[in-house]
Amino acid sequence: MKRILTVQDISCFGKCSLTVALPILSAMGIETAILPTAVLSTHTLFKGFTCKDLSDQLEPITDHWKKEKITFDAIYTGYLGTEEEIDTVIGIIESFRNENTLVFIDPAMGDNGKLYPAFNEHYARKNADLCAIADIADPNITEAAYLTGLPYRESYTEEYVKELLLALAAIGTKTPILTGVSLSEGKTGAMGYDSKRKEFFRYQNDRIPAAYHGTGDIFSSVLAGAFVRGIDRADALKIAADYTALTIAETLKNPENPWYGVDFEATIPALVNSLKQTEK
Ligand code: PXL
Repeated sequence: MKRILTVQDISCFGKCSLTVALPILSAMGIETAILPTAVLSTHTLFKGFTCKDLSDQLEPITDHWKKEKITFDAIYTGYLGTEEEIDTVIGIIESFRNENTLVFIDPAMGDNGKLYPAFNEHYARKNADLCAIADIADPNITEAAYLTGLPYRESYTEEYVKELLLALAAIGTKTPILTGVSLSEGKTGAMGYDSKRKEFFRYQNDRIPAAYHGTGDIFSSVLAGAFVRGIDRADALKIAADYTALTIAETLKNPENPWYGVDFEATIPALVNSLKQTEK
C-alpha cells in the first residue's frame, strides 16, 4: 500500500483540510499519516474561531518518525499557518524526500481574489518558496496571482491562464495545475503545465452555479491520491474534477444547505467506483 503524509491544519468543525484529506485518502486505499500544523475550533470563515499553533510540535514529531525509519511515497501540504512554519515544512519535505517521493503542494491561502482572514501578502509570497520545491502545486487563480505577483483577474482568457502557469513554473514548480479555471462559458475545471515536456493540459466539466467552502481541499486530496496511486494525469484530473462537481451537486440537494462545507461523505462510494473504473 502506498503511504502519504499530509501536512495541514485540523479545523475541528467545518469539513476542510485534515477532516476531508484523511477520510478521502483513506477511502482511496492510501495509508495516510497526518501532521497537524494548528488546531482550530472551526475554519477561519466562521466568526470567533480559536486557533492553537502547533509549529513547535512539527520537528519533535518528525524526529521521532526518523528514528522509527518511517518513510513516505508522497508528501501533500495544504493550509499551513505562519511564514516560519512554511520554512519548517520545507525542511521536513527535504529531509524525507528521495528521488521517488511525490511532493504535492496546495498553497491554500485564499479565493475569489482575497486572502483568507488569517493571512497577509507576506505570507502569500512566502508560499512561493514552498511551491518552488513542488513536483505538483495546485493553486486557484487567486493563489497563483499572489504567488507570482501577476494581477488577479475575474474574467480572463486562456492566454492569462497560460501566463500564470508559466510564471508558476518559473518559480520552480515542475507541474503547476491551476484550479477553478473556466475556459468557456458554462464550464469549469483545471489547466496544467508540464514544464519538462513543455505541454499544457486541461480538463473541463459543466460548471455548477454554486460556491462552497472546502471544495479546493477535496479536489486536492483526490488529485494527490490519484497521482500517488499512479493514475495518469488525464484520468487523475477527471476523477478529481468530476468528484468535486458531483459532491457540490449532492450538497445542493441538502435542505440544510451547509455553507461551511460540502457533503463529500455522501459521494465517497462514487469516488471509490471511479478508481475501480481506471483499473479496468
Ligand atoms: O479550505 C481551506 C482552509 C483550511 N483550513 C483553514 C481554513 C481554510 C479556509 O478558510 O480557514 C483553517
